[in-house]
Formats: sequence, structure tokens, C-alpha cells
Amino acid sequence: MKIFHNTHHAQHAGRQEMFRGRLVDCHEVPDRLRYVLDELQRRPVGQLLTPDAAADVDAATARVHAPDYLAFLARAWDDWVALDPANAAVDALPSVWPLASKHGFRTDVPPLNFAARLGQFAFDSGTPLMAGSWAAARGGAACALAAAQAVLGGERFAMALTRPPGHHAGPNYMGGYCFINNAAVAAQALRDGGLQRVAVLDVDYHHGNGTQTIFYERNDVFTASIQGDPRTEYPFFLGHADERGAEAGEGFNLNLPLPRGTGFEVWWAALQTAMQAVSDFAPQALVVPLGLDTFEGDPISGFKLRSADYLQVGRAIAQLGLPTVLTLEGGYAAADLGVNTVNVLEGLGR
Ligand code: SP5
Ligand code: ZN
Repeated sequence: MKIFHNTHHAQHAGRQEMFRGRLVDCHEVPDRLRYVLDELQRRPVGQLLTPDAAADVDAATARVHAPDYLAFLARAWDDWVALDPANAAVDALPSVWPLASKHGFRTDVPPLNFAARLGQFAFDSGTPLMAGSWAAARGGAACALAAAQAVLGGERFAMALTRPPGHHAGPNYMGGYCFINNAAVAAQALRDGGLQRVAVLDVDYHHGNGTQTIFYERNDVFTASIQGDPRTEYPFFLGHADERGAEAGEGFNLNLPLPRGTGFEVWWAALQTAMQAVSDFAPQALVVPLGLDTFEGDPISGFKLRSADYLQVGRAIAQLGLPTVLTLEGGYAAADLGVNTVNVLEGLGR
């Protein structure tokens, strides 16, 4: 398989995230990717590549994100420093939000104040943005595009090995450590490359709210997600079982929330349900937002998968028999992330 890794990832290195009234050390750290690269040295299950610099990553990204959001991201760091030169020494975090228009707040008049704009385009205060965040996120989108192109070119499996992750980023918002939705970029690139139906099977511990929202009203991209029940788990405000898609997309979204504490057997049964739904959709390709935060040792999550289970997960994905793009999402037991990720890839079988 082809593994496209993001050489710009370490430019995004958040210091702290807001959690219950305190700033705590970031969970989504550059070391995560280093552990995966180290394990790939030990177990070379694929070719390690970097994306072609000539590919039009901005065009591919603009297929799934709004122009004003992308313009905001590209300038965000400069605007943050322009707000106050002292900001150069701190990561940008939002502190004020318009909520939804149903609460009466207006979003039709774009605020000139950058802190307000940051709140307009972010849904949590756990996603610090710094000087290199845009370059790192854009480098990840390039990996997602390259992986999709590899699959379009006949490769059975390709991976975007990147951070920051992407599946919480929506059409016009960041959050959940995510800026650009790499899985959505890949799915859309597969569609634009001529495939009629693409499925997304999200196995991260957290609901892939961004991916769901991007494709919610469409019947050409089926989205499925197995995740911690949002009544108790982040991102809380999306990911319930009754979200089945809307308009033309009605019936083309599947959420399988499971209680905190769920172990492999029950999770596996949910995976079979999701895989059957994917098969019923008869897609021509699959995208797997691969979060390894379902691991029993994950510091912020609540499922109980063990390292050996990930070999089985890889085998199951391979049994779908579909050309498949994987994107790295969560997984915060950094020292175990290499073994767990490469176990999935080894399970894929080639
Ligand atoms: C891609 C992905 O997995 N994003 C997850 C974002 C979760 N953000 C909220 C996590 C809350 C962290 N809790 C900190 C506990 C400190 N002891
Ligand atoms: Zn996650």
C-alpha cells in the first residue's frame, strides 16, 4: 500500500487546550506521528511517500469547505498577531461564539474583530491554532488527495498519514483538533475522479460530525460512524442514532453510538452492522477515517479495544473488497499509536 505522510505536520504543535475551565496540555501532539513512523520502520507494511507538490490541494479542499472559512484559516495566524503583537507568543483559542442563529445571534455581519471571527469558525476551545497550523493542515489535505489519486490509479489501499486530524472539521468550522476534513477531501476527490458512489466508515472514538455534515444531504457519499454515545461523549451535539441524512441524502447516514466502556465484542458487532450497510450501498471505493482512540489505554476516550484487536479491524476492512483510502484521525496513547495503527495496516494484508 501507499502511505503518504505529512512532512509539515510538526509545524502544528499546540501547547494547551481548554478543558473544564483549565488549560491542559494538548493531547494531539507531533510525537503521535513520530511513533507511527517509527513503527513503520520496524514493520514496513507499505511504501512511505510524500504527495506530489504539483497537485492542486487548494482546489480539492475547496470542494468540501466554504471559501470564507478557508480564507479565514489561511490568514488566521497573521490576523491573530495583528490583533495584539503579544499574541505571537500564544496559540489562538476562541473565547466567544455566536451559537446558532436560533438563539438570535447574527452571523450575517462578519465581525472585524479577529477573536470574534475565530469564534465564528470554531466550535470548541480545545483546538489551538498557531503559526504553522495552516501549513500543516494543508499538507495533510495534500496527503488525502494523493491517497485518493493513488486509489483512482488502481492501488487497493492508500493512507494519508497525517496530523492534525480532520473528521471534526465541518464545511465552515474547525474544532476537535481538526481544521481540514481530510477524509472528506479524499471522498470528494474519489467522486471527482469518476467514481459514482463512495462510502465513509469512521471508526474513531468520537463521532465524525464534520464528515457527516459535509455529506448529509447527498446520496452519492454514504457516511457511517461508530462512536461513543454523544449524550456523554464529545462532540456531544451530533452523532445520535436518529441522524439518517436529509433531503436526497435521507437514509445515507448511519450512526452507531455505543456506551462508554464498550469492549471489542460489542464494538465488533457494530462494525459488522456498519460494514453490511456499506456493502448494501454498493460503493466503488471506501474512505476510513482511522481513529485509534478506541484503544483501552487512550487517555481521553472510553472504549476498550486492545492492540491485537486492530489486526482484526484491518482484516475486516479488507474483506469489504473495496479500494480504500485511510486517514489518520485520533489516538492519544501516543506510545501505543504506532503499534495500533500499523496493526490495522498489517491486517489489511497488502
Ligand atoms: C480527532 C479527535 O479524536 N478529536 C477529539 C477531540 C476531543 N476534544 C475534547 C477532549 C477532552 C479532553 N479531556 C482532557 C482530560 C484531561 N485530563
Ligand atoms: Zn477521536
